[in-house]
Amino acid sequence: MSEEQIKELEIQFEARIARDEKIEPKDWMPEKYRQTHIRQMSQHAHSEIIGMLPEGNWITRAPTLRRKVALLAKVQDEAGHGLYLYSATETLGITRDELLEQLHTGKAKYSSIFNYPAISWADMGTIGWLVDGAAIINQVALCGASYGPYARAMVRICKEESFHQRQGYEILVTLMKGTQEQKDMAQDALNRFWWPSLMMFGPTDAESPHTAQSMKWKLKRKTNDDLRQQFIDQTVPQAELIGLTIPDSDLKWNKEMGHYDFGEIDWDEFWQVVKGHGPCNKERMKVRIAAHENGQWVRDAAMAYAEKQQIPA
Ligand code: BYC
Repeated sequence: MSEEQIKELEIQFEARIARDEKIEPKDWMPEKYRQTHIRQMSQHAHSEIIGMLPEGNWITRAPTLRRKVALLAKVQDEAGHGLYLYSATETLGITRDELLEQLHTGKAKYSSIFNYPAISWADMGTIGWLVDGAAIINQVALCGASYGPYARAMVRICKEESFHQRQGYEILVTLMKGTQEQKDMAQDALNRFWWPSLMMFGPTDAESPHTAQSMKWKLKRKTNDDLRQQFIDQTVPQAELIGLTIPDSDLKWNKEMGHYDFGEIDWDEFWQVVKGHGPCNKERMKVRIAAHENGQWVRDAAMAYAEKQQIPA
């Protein structure tokens, strides 16, 4: 294709984005658009399956059968989200094996939040409330993303995340009505997860290399800072309602702005975790790679069955 033809296709493509049309897998798209989507969507998929690990550890220790059933369903949902997102990413011309290879070799990132340990039952409540709460805010915006398969996957994922957020909050409501020890356990979990939850939204807009272009392509519909602010404004009253204290002495309602002002995020800690030096990075990767290797026989059996039935792989 000549340079002029490519230019013409690019103009048509930008016009489709401007008209809010969805881009579908077989449509022409700029190579950078394709690569950026592979990067973000696969990192999102990786976050879903690595995100199963901290909560998966608590299934056998859930305090009641009801809690166990709910947690089991939540962790299973995360596997499903990974599945939709890997499938959606594959429509961009990359294989599942290549994507997993990128995760296992450390080339692809996953959300920083999952490199923190879950050490008490209150962490299950806090992860559901804050981590899934942050995920919903980010993902509701992504339902309007320009790439059709990603936007459609988000619609279903958001419905499930909403259940996850509520089951987490309900765990904390129960603990906050309990003994002093239970209340302290809930507050301790919030103290540990508050700041890492704010980091989930990524670096500030000024420090984010991808936001400007991704906003133009409507891969992102709101910036990192806008989503973070929305999360804080929504979450602070939920904490106050059940008697939890947000661990930020600078947190203050700004009447003029109609938002909460908040303290400085420790960006040094964020980048350390993103670069692989968080409390649990090594452990998460070790468990993930072992799970993949132990699952080889399942993939072999599925492929053998597909071959026998002549189902395309
Ligand atoms: N952790 O220019 P930026 C879940 C990286 S799963 C690690 O702002 P972008 C759930 C970023 O990748 C939650 N890395 O990038 C699951 C980039 O590095 P590369 C996951 C981070 O992509 C189970 C660099 O920093 N949700 O909900 O425009 C249980 C510069 O950043 C992080 C999604 O993935 C981070 N927190 O914006 C419960 C949502 N932040 O790629 C819950 C979809 C940034 O150049 N993703 N980085 O090497 C997004 O919305 C965007 O990708 C982000 C980052 C806002 C995360």
